[in-house]
Amino acid sequence: MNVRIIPTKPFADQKPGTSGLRKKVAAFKVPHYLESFVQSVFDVVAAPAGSTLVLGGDGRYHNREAIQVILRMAAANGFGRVLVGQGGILSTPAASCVIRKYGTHGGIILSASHNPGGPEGDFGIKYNTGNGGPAPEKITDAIFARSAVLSSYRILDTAGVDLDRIGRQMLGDMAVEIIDPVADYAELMESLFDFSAIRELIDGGFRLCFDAMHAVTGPYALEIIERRLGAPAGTVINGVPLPDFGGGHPDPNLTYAHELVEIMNGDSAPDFGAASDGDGDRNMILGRGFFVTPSDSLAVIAANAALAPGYADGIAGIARSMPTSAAADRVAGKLGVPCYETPTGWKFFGNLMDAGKVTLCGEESFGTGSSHVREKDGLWAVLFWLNILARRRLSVEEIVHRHWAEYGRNVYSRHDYEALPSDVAAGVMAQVRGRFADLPGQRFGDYRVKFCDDFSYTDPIDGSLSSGQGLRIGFEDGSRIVLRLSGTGTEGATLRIYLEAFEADPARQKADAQQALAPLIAIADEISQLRQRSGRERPTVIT
Ligand code: G16
Repeated sequence: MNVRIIPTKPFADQKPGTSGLRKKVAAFKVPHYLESFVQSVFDVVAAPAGSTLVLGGDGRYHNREAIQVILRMAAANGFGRVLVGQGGILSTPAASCVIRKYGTHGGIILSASHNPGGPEGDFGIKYNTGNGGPAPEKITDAIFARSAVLSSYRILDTAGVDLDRIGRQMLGDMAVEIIDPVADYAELMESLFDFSAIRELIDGGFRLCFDAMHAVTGPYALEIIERRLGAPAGTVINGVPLPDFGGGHPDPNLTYAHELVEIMNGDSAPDFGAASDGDGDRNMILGRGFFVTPSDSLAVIAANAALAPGYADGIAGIARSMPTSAAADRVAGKLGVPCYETPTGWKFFGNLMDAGKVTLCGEESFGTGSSHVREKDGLWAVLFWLNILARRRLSVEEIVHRHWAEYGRNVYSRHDYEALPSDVAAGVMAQVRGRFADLPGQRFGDYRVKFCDDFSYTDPIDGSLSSGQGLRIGFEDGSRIVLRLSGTGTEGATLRIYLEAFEADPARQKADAQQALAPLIAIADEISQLRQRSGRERPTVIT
């Protein structure tokens, strides 16, 4: 083996964010940049010689080149085998599935998730541990510390492998196995959901549309929804993964998944619509002319979990991120299972799932999943909804309305202010923090502030403390406003404002969320001075 040791200068900006290291493609093209981060990962995880690694990405621009580099580095760092999705493709949940199924030491996922791709777009890389989940903070902190002092990296001096040929190839002493990226994942889905009930539903004329947004879920959705479940050709739209996602922004929300939203609001709308993001871990669920908030989706899935074969024995508990609405808490209360409130980031669910404390997890940021893998899982959520619809034979809207009537409605919305100058965003947060001392007890119209704090979390399993996780202003009637800076943006700062109120009266539950939340929206602006400080009249995205 011809291993080369290449000197490099340390990079000071390789701090992994909410979900790995995300930067513009141009940053990753800086000589030695990717290599330095990968070497830092390998140094920190210190896999025993001969270990197996999983490697794949969402197919975005620079995916293949990065995979070839990482393979040569894995060989030079003593890995014995790497499982790579054909064409360099592995959705994030599929990578988690493969890591777990084959008991590998871990995996590297190349994705910037829902961020745009292409030469001017974003690229990203993250390490997942042997449980299949994103590396916890103590590992990502160690990777960052290592990257700041790294002076060289190891790489094999050899040509790359053929990423499209299924089967085994050798790279020095290391085996590279190119695997079907869909097969293991599709098999897992078939073990969890009632495919014959869904097939029957579809055979009976139920129509659906899945928007893969030219991102990674295309091949997965075509195999599962069209081939295995028998939905007609054309059910999956934008199903071919493209390096630039067809110029789109592969974020399944009401703004960026507009093609699907138009279809679902049209005269001949199908019964069910769904979309997933760049790397396949997010989902958006729509009925005919009806949007299901991710917080409600988690609650509905929890309340109906027993209808899916994989969850027929009940769920151990639920976890949700702090800014996610408390709708799931109400279901957990009724089921008599615990509900955990964690900081934003799927990595915080890993310990709870590994300890068997929770089965279902969800985040307001269009993430839902369960302990079947250790990532959120877009297609899993879609299949769960289809399973529920197949068994209950109600429309999406009816299912949600009945859910609200039974549990009450946590009226919810998130307002995003994207690409703010960092100092403006920091100023807004400081302004709100500065009000913490005088806010409690203050009245704003009908609302009286009960508490304010900066959310912190002590992991109940390993005792680790994560602080500074979002500013909360809670009101006496249970409503709340949360402000948080995004950990995934790559341009300036993205400020998120999460708004939540509770409506117990079924006669008022169907009101438009923005109208119902208008008083809280005004209070948030008054306290944060956001409009004045940013000069922005309205949010970039409202969900
Ligand atoms: C990532 C994490 C999610 C988290 C989200 C928050 O999502 O995996 O668990 O909820 O970031 O994003 P932000 O910090 O921008 O609010 P993804 O889909 O980008 O991997």
